[in-house]
Amino acid sequence: MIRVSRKNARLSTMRSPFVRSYGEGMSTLTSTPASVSTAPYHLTPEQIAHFDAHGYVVLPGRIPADLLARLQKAADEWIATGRALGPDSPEGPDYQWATRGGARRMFRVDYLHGKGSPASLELLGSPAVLGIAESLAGADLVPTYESLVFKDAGDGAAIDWHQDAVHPRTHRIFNVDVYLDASRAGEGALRVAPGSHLAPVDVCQLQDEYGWDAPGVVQVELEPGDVLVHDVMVVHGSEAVTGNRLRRTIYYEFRAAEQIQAEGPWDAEWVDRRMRLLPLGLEAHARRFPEQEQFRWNASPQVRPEMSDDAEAELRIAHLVHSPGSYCSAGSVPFTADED
Ligand SMILES: O=C(O)CCC(=O)C(=O)O
Repeated sequence: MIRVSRKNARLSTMRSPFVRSYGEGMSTLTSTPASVSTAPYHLTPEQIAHFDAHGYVVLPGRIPADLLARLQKAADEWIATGRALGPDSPEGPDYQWATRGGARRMFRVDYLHGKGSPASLELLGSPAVLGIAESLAGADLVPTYESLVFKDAGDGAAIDWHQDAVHPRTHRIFNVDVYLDASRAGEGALRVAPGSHLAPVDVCQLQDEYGWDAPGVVQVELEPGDVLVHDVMVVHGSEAVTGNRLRRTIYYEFRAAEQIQAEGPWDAEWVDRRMRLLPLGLEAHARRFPEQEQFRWNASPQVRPEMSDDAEAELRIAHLVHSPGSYCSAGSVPFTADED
């Protein structure tokens, strides 16, 4: 097992055994949509090539310090709200808890927008995030999920090996993982299997055969404000830890509108509602950081959403279905809910 720090993770040329065992002969989309012109906030061709080859790329220091500070404060508030509601609250389906050693531990908050802080929208509308999304999905990018996952201080719940979603790979589908705290090997840093994104992987077999130390697996070490972009098919997870520091990560998933239209699982109305988050995010970012560079959104007229007058109603656009992923548990539950 290899430890990847932010210094050496950027453009690693390591050839992963996953490429050999799972990916040989598979095709994957590698071209950036031609309509996207380049701005300083876009990814470089080398970063895109690294992402396509390995299934992830590390972007050190991507989030400006003032936005990072607002996100750290907002995350404290989201976690405090979930704790105040408690694990069994009917009002709290967005706050997820695991049972560990008989105690309940919160580890996840879903649907961050509309939970009291505009910081999640400021992040969504930032060039730091949308520059990544446009580089990989093109201008008609759809923000499809937003959540906060954390390893609680002293007792971090496991997120078992999984592929977030398995899909035909006609387009890139990816998560932008924004680190609010340092992430260290041995303290529940994300483990990634480079090259495993090119085909479906039997994660149960992987778990049985190797546990957390499959060949070629890296633990990605990051600093607050760093971003890890991961392909939703790259096998990843993080083990349960004790005695660890708090590690909070915001996950924003993006897909191209064209990909969802062709392959589902959502309909045009749901995509339109999700797209309405983007003008709200752009406005929130421009309002909070008027002196900073703003993202120039080039969405095509067919997908540009009509905004309603009720911005609050636009903020929690839930999912009735999910793209199937690859998880090692009945019912495709992407985490270890019960652990002693
Ligand atoms: O932050 C982590 O340790 C992993 C989170 C994750 O992969 C997920 O929620 O799908």
